Amino acid sequence: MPFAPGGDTAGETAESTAAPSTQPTVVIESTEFGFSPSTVTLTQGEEIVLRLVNNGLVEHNIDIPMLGVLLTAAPGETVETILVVPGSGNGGSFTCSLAGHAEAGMTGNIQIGLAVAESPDAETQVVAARIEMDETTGMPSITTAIILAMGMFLAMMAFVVGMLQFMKGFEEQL
Ligand SMILES: [Cu+2]
Repeated sequence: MPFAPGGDTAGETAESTAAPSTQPTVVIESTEFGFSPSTVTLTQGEEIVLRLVNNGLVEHNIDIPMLGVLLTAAPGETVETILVVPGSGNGGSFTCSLAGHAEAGMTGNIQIGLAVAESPDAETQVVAARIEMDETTGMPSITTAIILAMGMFLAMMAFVVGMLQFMKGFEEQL
């Protein structure tokens, strides 16, 4: 099936396998009149599924201006959308924008934290800095020193061998 030559089939396969998705799902429940949880923590740059479960008896929505998201759910309905959390900033608030609902308690906060994936970047930067330092300070002189040391070692070996052979010849003459 994955190797089917038809472009359509391949497309459908990709879509159907992508749908169950590996994105983290953030579920927010709405009732009269509040959100649960009312504080949501997201990660910078992460792609997530945002799901609104309306367990209320009237229509509610979740309006997140910061993310450009407005999800509306009828009573008992669940709606969701995929969004990418901004790569900067540290959060904002959300409400149910229906008349009077925010005032009645339908507000919440979004906190945006740094991605854990920041650490490999930091490591790369440290390694890059280390290489840079070696290039500017140590590297060329270390290479030169090694070449010089090897040259001196070979010269000494040649000298010692030469001396031994000379002494051997001298002994034989006696
Ligand atoms: Cu509402």
